[in-house]
Amino acid sequence: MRKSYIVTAVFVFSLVLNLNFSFPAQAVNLLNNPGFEDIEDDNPLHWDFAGMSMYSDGCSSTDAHWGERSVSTYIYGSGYLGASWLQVINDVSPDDLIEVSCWAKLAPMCYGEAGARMFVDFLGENEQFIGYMTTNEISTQSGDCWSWTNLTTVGVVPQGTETIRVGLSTYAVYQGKAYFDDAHVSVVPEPGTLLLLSGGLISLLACSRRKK
Ligand SMILES: [Ca+2]
Repeated sequence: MRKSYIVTAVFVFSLVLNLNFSFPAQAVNLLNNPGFEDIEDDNPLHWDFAGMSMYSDGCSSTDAHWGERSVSTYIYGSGYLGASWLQVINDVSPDDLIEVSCWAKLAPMCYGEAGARMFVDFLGENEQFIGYMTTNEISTQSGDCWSWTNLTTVGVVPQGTETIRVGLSTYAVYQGKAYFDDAHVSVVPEPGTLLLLSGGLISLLACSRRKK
């Protein structure tokens, strides 16, 4: 009886270890349709497009990093204008450590300075803007921006946050176009939870030894 108890505890513990350490990149993705494979009328489901110029445009694309589909984001205008695919997520809490990433590349039609990045806006009550964080970016100013590149960052969700708005964004001084695929947003498991679990297991083993 006691032996099976310990075996179960060890099994659960190793499962927790596997989930948290062996596959950190596989943590639950909070985004819907992160690979843009689900489309309706040529638009990706669960994503909204917003552009700062009347000539901006966002479409589903077959130029994919993985699968059949990606999205493109196009902006044309004068000045540092931007255009983004956006999705709002509710499943985060203040103090959560979140990891965001995606794959992106620029299209050769970019003219002048242009770039692409992923960002997160932290929104409070009534969608009040609290702060933001962005990934590294690819840019026509920095050379290798024409092949698929991984953009990523981690950050802590600030106090007062109720929702986060995730954006896949292109900016340009004159004209810019980028492709995005395989977006990912996840909460990084806290080391504290693991310590608590492993501490519990150790005391469990100690108890069972003492009883012998
Ligand atoms: Ca895809």
